[in-house]
Amino acid sequence: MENNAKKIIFSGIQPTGCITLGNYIGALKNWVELQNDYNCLFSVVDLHSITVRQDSALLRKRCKEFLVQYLACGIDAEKNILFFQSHVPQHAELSWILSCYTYMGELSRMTQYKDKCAKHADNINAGLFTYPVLMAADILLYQTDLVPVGSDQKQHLEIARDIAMRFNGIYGEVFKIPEGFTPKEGARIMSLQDPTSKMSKSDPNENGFISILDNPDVIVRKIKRAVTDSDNVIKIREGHDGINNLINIYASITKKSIADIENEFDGKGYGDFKQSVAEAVVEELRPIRARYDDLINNKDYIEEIYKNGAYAAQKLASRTLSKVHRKIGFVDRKY
Ligand code: ATP
Ligand code: LTN
Repeated sequence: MENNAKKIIFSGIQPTGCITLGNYIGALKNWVELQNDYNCLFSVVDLHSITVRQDSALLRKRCKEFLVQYLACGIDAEKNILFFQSHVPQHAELSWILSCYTYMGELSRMTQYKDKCAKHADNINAGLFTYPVLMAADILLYQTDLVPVGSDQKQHLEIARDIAMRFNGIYGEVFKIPEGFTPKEGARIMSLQDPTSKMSKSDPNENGFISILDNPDVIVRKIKRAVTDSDNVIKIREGHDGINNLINIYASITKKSIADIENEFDGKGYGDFKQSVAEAVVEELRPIRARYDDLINNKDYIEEIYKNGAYAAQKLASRTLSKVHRKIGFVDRKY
């Protein structure tokens, strides 16, 4: 990372399913926009993903594919630190330490925990419960200033801040207190099939999400099939979740204001609007898919990136962790 005066960003995506338009608009697109003004670490958070059972071969393959999708979206490997979370053991180590400064009560209030328990009733493991502590460790290890995420992660960010403040309250200024960054529109993109629930990359119904690697025909078909009502009015209105969602997607991608969009489509119907949304999404994702196809078979290049990333991340992480050890009272390491 070039400039030490710049503030620090950390963010990550779990390697589950395929990266969706929701992940892109809520997180990745903002990473790309912020990367020039901050020193950024972007991780594929593989440790988090095993809170839900994963197929080993698929996980290994997907982790690399996710890294390449970060690059394809425009994340610059020269400017940022890109790495796999499991390659930096300090994450797991700090997570254990922080778990001793986190209360059962605060973890049991997390909505993502409650949702995942309901979805995976046969595998309610302790990792699902302590997931936010690992996320706090990810963020706090790097003295992160800003965490660009979708709004579903606000609660996790809040607990990371609480843990940091609690720790600092006992030991002095050890951790920077991070702020969240969520986009104005698009912080919560909804499922195209059930616009009352968020677009999720592990949705078993593929028509509910758009993958950033979907080809144009698939994108057009999914948007045309998106669930709306029969009002045919293109305006943001409470209770009209389907059309509201499409307006938000369109606004995020075109950067037009909601008011401008409502004017532009005044008197037009859902058919016309869906066509415009589909075109905007297709054009936004077209170069990403092309770059992905270019890079995905370049094994040496990809390996070089995650090797250098892990090395650079470890260096930063070990500084914070040593400080934590000293403050807690662990004996200094003599190796
Ligand atoms: P899963 O379905 O496997 O739980 P997910 O789609 O929620 O996954 P995560 O890896 O949990 O994806 O999230 C990665 C990033 O994308 C986070 O910053 C999260 O806030 C953001 N994000 C996820 N879904 C959406 C969405 N529907 N709208 C906006 N941002 C989202
Ligand atoms: N919990 C996040 C993924 C995640 C993350 C992070 C995001 C893990 N560690 C640190 C930002 C910063 C999610 O999207 N489910």
